[in-house]
Amino acid sequence: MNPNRRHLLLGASAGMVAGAFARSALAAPRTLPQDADTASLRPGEPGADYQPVITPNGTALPFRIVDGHKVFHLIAGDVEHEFAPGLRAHCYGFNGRVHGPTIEAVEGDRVRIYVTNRLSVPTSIHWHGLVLPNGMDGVGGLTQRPIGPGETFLYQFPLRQHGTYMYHSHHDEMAQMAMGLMGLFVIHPRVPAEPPPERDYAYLLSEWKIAVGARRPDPNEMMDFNVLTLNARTAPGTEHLLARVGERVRLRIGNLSAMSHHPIHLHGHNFHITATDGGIVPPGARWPEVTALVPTGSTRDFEFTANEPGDWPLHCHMTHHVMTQMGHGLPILEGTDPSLFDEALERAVPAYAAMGSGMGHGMGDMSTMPGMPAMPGMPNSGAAQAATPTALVPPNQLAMVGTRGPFGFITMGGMFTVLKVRHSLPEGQAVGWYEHPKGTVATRARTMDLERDGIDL
Ligand SMILES: [Cu+2]
Repeated sequence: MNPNRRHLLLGASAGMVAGAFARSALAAPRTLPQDADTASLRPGEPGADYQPVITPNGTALPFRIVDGHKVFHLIAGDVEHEFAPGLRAHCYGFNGRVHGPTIEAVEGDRVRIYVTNRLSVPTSIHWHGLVLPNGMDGVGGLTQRPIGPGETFLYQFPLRQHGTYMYHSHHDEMAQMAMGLMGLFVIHPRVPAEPPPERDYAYLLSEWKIAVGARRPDPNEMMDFNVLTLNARTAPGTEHLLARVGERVRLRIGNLSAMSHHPIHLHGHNFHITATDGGIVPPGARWPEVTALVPTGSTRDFEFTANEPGDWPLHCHMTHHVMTQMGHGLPILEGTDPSLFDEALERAVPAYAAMGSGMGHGMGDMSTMPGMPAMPGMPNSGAAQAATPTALVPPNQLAMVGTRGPFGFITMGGMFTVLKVRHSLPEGQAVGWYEHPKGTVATRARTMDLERDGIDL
């Protein structure tokens, strides 16, 4: 439709402001003018005006509507957070969660967000990517005085844009963000320029340093982060994603890691980046990818059609970001004779000999070896757990890599989850591992195949 005609139609049906939305949606960046008449719009309601996003392992922040305003309340405080079964730490969060709940609203909504500080230190909350009055930007010392312990501040502004944004502490940033003070802020379009996807998932990436056995993240760490998270969970504690074959899927991915950019990789599909927190990427400017970098301090909206059934990894492609609490001080083990290590360990730890030993040549094998202090726990790995003498397991730590999969051990942990694409997804039923059609799984080559293709072993 020609933009002018679209403008006229919308203007006649929903007021001139809606016309401005439609026009703004066709160009990037799109932002309502400062004097837009948002008061004439009713607050957007979930279900009626937008399909809520799913925040895996997370939740949405409740709101109420008062005098045409959408009212939210964030409460910053100490939270005992579980990163995955076996690893907990004392963090900072909002409303009892790490990270905070996802704020969800509609372009044109006028929001009032109360922020209560129940921490023992001053804080301030910045609305990352939002275009708003300067005094609402939440930068401690620059645009407001910090929110003291026990105080409640009110932020209020109209939402003049739509997309995937974030909120985070902007006071003593290094310490408070390292402790978890952040969340997602999703704004749906008032008049979508493109059909919304069937599945709309939202992720916030972050990174932590939690020394083995420690009870608090270490905010002073600058390089050696050892807990890499999707929505503050690390694999195997990350929920899996679901999609039916043929469905359009959006992955909103924000990154508020202290020091890292994350190249996020999806198997089995290709996708386009349709938007950043700076605006919509015009359709003609998008290109296909299978991995896209999400720099720290930014968001990217990935969109694709789930057209390949299976269990597909979604993970950061930095190999040390799909590990947890890795020991970087290990000697080089590749190419070594593990029997020497076994003998030494058996002398030092008699229980190890009793279990049977067998040092492998890489992390994958090490992860399944019971009794290695760096790799106990292994949730979902019942046999190995049962064989691990608890005296050898320091409390509160995770396996360095992975969890049990349908074919053995999956040697990825950290920033890793699985997209399960199925032809049918019965409501309310757990979705197990993919059942591969006969003959479609790689297996040991048969002699007849080797002979047919002239492979000489
Ligand atoms: Cu990464």
